[in-house]
Amino acid sequence: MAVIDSTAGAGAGADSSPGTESVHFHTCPLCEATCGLEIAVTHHEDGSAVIGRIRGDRDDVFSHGFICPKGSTVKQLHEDPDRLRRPVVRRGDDPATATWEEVSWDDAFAEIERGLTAVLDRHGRDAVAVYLGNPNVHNLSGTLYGRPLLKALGTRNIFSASTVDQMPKHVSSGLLFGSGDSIPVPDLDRTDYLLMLGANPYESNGSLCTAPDFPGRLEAIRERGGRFVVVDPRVTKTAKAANEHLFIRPGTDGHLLMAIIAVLFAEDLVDLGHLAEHTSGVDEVRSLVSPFTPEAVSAVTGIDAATIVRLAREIAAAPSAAVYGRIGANTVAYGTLTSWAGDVINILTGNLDRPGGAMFPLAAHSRPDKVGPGRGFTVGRHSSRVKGYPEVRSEFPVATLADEIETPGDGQVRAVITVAGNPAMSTPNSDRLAAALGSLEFMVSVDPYLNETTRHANVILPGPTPLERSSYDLAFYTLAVRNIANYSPAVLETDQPSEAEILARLALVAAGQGADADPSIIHAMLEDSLLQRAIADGSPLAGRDPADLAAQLVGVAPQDRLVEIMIRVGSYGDQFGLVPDGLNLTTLLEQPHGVDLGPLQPRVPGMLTTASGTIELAPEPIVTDLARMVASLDELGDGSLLLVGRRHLRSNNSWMHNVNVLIKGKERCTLQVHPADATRLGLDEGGSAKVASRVGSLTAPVEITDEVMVGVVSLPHGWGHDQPGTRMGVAASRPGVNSNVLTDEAAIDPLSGNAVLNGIPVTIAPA
Ligand SMILES: Nc1nc2c(c(=O)[nH]1)N[C@H]1C(S)=C(S)[C@@H](COP(=O)(O)OP(=O)(O)OC[C@H]3O[C@@H](n4cnc5c(=O)[nH]c(N)nc54)[C@H](O)[C@@H]3O)O[C@H]1N2
Ligand SMILES: Nc1nc2c(c(=O)[nH]1)N[C@H]1C(S)=C(S)[C@@H](COP(=O)(O)OP(=O)(O)OC[C@H]3O[C@@H](n4cnc5c(=O)[nH]c(N)nc54)[C@H](O)[C@@H]3O)O[C@H]1N2
Ligand code: SF4
Ligand SMILES: [Mo]
Repeated sequence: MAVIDSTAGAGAGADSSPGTESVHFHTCPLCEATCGLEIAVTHHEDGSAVIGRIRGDRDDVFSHGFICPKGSTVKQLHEDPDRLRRPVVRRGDDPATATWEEVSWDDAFAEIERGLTAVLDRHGRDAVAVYLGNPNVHNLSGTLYGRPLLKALGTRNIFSASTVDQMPKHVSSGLLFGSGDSIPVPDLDRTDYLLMLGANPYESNGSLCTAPDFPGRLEAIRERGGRFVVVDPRVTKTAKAANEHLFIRPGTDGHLLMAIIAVLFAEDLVDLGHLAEHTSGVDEVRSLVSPFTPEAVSAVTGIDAATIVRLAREIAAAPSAAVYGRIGANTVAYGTLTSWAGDVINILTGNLDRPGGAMFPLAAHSRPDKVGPGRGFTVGRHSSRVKGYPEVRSEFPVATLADEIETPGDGQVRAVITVAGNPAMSTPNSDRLAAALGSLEFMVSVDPYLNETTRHANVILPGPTPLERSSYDLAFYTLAVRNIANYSPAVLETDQPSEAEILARLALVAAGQGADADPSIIHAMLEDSLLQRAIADGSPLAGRDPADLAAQLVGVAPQDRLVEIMIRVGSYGDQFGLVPDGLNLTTLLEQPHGVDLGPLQPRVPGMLTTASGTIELAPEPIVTDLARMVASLDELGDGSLLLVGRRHLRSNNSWMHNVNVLIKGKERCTLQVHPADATRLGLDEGGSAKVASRVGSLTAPVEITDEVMVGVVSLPHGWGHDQPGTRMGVAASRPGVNSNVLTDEAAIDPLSGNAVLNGIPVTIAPA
């Protein structure tokens, strides 16, 4: 056990006197499930503190003691000797041979000011691109301070992990309900019937559906006599636990759902119930889906027509039902249509917004609903320079980042800032992007590791660990199967800057204020803008003096004060004293196991913000793109093997492979091949296969298993830790191969710009 930091001590509220052990409660930031952790800390005479046992918090109001094997490894992450503790600056052009010099924070920002200003002066604002990675949404600072950085940069070249993930869900939700953030989640704890497509929560613990112990909640569906059906080209752990598993040809879930909609109409099973008066476009949908007969779709999906008809009847007949699709249904060529179709089934069967169906959470930091039309959802306010892809939620597809770096001309990207991202591993044709990152004039990464992406940076700025920061899940409480609020202070103190401060200083450099500018300028700006909104006309606090409100805040760190304001003026808030038993930061601090605000409640029509004020079933972009899907009914594929991904419980995208307790054991980065395909291709168990796609090739160990469908092969993503010049010793000892060497940056879902990461045509031969 390592001594952590000479300045470390306990977080607020716990006894940290020397010789004592203190117990802390914190929310695990590693996946979307938001499990409560109970963390023991021993305080030594010399002032140091050592993390002891970490286990599930049995009193957590949401997770009730559940954790997965990753939860306790926040300790190993914290103690990882490879983790960067101070900023480092690269000396040398070639990452393979470069050395890294540890520098002070001031020197690091001075270096950034020189590098970034040079690019901005020479090439303009759009020459700096930003990539925001997944862990930002697991980090209060990252969630709150990304926007000021983007604003200060004033660049259009904004990219994030959203376009290798859930962007289709934002777009379909935006078109249907008016806001890309109005994402309905399956009401797991009350549903009678769940149709789950392309999700494997037994490994992933769920996504766009925050539910600690997702497996337990699924098993409860069966225990209470309900049913859940899994659609997946692999027999996953989740599939094994289900009442029924259906193989599907990768990339065709949208077709399946269209056919289910067609059956609902054909058999007169459409019944919107309470949604009828709030929904428009039902008749258009009826005619749009008419080409998707169960027979036509059966040929495309491989699911027989009678089964498709039965699924439609089961959903319609169930007392309550929800269709839920995730990675395998989003990261495909028809991602937005698939996402749309799932919600259309929920709507047409009256299951949206009713208990047991698909419901909209209302988080503590969200403002109450206001009935009436809104501004609606638009995309394409501008387009990417090289490929002309439309902007979606102010972003371009990360699949086109390499184009923007490589293609000369006005607006060419010459500098990149990555924050909590590893795009050299996680995005399509990643070798091309990695090479493009190597050609930049300047790059900055905010990241705790020197890895496949950050080795290309000139400066790496490491933030504190999860134990050194407070937690409140701004993103995931808006996606949770119960309304929950849980704030926890940092477990350990640190003398290092928070990511709020790091991002604020970057924003000030980008704004031309210089490396020495005081980050509190940004903190104050954010706080003031929230307070101004709090006192706007129509709010219960209208006309109040923002300084009075600010004086009532108890939070100290700027990110905590921002959350505090949101919660106090939020749907359950104390409205700065107007609602005496409402929530505020003090009440949350007094309840370290969280506050359960109850099961999800109906929110239609209040939450609708479309221009018509209705659920708009047949918006123009959907209608247009459906023609592409109709045309595909005649294309049955050329018989290529199709590559899909997979996740493992003990892994987390590309970045937790330096934790030995997680990666030890059997090799996990294997190419899964069905026995019939293995025989045909001449592959042997434990042998190697050469896998090639349009864009790249790799050699991977073969695992022969009938858990993958004939004609489909599977490789997990996030591996390939054998790049020279990284500093992740454990990961490098079991590198695996990077599946995104094979995924094709030219293949995107046109409505969302999301990359196609599943259903990649590949050829395979023994190596
Ligand atoms: N242990 C672990 N947990 C994680 C992560 C992790 O890397 N490891 N990552 C986190 C993140 S960032 C996310 S977004 C979530 C994702 O959470 P999930 O969406 O549950 O992701 P996966 O486990 O990859 O499951 C996707 C499934 O889709 C299947 N599939 C592939 N192609 C298709 C297709 O065309 N149709 C259908 N129906 N299925 C298909 C795959 O076989 C796989 O079983 O997990 C989060 N949790
Ligand atoms: N083929 C294929 N590719 C995929 C997927 C797939 O299913 N198949 N899944 C996609 C999905 S769903 C996602 S979300 C993306 C993820 O893509 P990315 O977000 O680009 O990558 P991650 O692997 O999550 O890497 C996260 C980075 O953040 C750093 N980090 C960790 N914690 C922190 C922190 O607290 N602060 C900061 N500043 N940095 C931190 C890590 O060191 C690492 O460098 O990958 C996508 N790529
Ligand atoms: S499921 Fe595991 S990784 Fe996810 S929040 Fe819970 S303990 Fe953390
Ligand atoms: Mo993700």
